[in-house]
Amino acid sequence: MGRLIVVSNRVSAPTDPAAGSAGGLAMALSAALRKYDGLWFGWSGETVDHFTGEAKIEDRAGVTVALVDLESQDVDEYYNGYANKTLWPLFHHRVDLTTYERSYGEGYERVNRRFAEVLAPMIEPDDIIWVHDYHLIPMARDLRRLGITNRIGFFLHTPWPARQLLVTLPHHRRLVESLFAYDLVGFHTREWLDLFTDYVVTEARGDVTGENGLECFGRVVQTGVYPIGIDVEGFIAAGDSALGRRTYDRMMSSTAFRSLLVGVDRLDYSKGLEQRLVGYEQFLADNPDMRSQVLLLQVTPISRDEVDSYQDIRGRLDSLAGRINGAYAEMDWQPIRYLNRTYRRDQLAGIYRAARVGLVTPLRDGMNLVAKEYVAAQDPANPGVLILSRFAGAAEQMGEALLVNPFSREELSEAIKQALTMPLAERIRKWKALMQVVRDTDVSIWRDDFVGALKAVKIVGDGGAPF
Ligand code: ADQ
Repeated sequence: MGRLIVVSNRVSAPTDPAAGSAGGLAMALSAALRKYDGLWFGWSGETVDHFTGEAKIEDRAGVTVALVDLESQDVDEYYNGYANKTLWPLFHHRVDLTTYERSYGEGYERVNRRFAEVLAPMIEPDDIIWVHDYHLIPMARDLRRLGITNRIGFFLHTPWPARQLLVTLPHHRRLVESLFAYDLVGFHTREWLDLFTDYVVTEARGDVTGENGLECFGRVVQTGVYPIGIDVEGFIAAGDSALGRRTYDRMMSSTAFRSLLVGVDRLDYSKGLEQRLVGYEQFLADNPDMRSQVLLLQVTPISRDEVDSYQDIRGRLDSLAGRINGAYAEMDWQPIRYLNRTYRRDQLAGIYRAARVGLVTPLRDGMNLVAKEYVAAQDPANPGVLILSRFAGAAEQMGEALLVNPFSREELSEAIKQALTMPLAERIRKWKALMQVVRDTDVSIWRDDFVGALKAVKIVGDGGAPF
């Protein structure tokens, strides 16, 4: 049996799995690969003056990784440019923040080609290759051009955008066409797959074929819905660890019998952080009697700080948190604790468990793993309530959460009040249903379903022919 080769922009296998990292993809992939005889290929995060065309092989906590260094122009154009200033905002429906620069597109194509050229000689005949996320959409096309006929699958961790927005991208057809070099393309939700199908059928004049196939550009690709999840047992164990318990105790004593609301998100405009704070402010205004009984802990590590729009939102959040605290704090109480830092998995689990309400309110999100982590960390005898944006992919499965429209501060305010006053029996009923979803979508199921489907794809005609 061949190996599983995972390809992603960053190889971020943590040296200590319990330490974790602030990113859904990194957590999911390291959990998935630890159980496989595989290889994880991608950018090292380092820059060099001249691209060497070689990968460094290392062992990271049982995972073999192959690391490629990039030139700083590559990082500017491919990573900070096309990936994070063009595709990320567009795929999250922020056309207002989307920058279209020809040099970004060229850098994107160049880095995908370079990755393919370094990876191709490392591929053995029975290996299967699994490419991740929007940074690397053209990678299979470039591998095919180098004669690679192995099975190649692609998984998108973000939403797929609506056709009417995707067509604002110059060369959108070329991007979509390159997805047809894969054997299998997977999404988190039915909604993202339906939007992809809509583009292929309506804009590119393709056809639906068979149960899960799409035919377009003279090729056939299989598609599927694979909702990602967390390493459930691992996360529960993290909460039960000595540090998990200590963190829980520390949170409980520091909140001094107040109800804790928690938000844990990378600092990203897609996460709806400003709207969340405004919704909480509305709750404080609407419920003077409940004010000093609550506390919001918002844990938000800085992310993609080289990109202007991220610096802008960082500034706006600093001032919003300061304004709300300034307006409402008392001498012995502050409504918001706003922290720009990361925590270990065991500490996060302890924090979630201490929180009566989990606030997960992105404006648009591929899935959102924090929603699942929050549920997994709860005390079954006295669980907290998850408030979840209806625009997170997770909402497609987690309908027992309090689903909200994060753009409405009144709706957020009402949901917070409903969560804080929800009777124990209802909290337990909702939590049980949500916990079942969390278990049913464990990261190992996601991995095994995708890899199983990729192995099962029937290669029709010239599946692996040069593109
Ligand atoms: P992200 O946008 O990074 O992931 P999410 O799924 O919520 O979003 O994952 C974030 C991860 O980072 C979680 O595991 C969380 O615990 C961790 N994290 C966040 N803040 C942290 C902190 N302060 N300290 C420590 N850890 C922290 C992308 C997509 C999502 C999709 C995932 C997986 O945008 O929609 O769910 O990939 O596919």
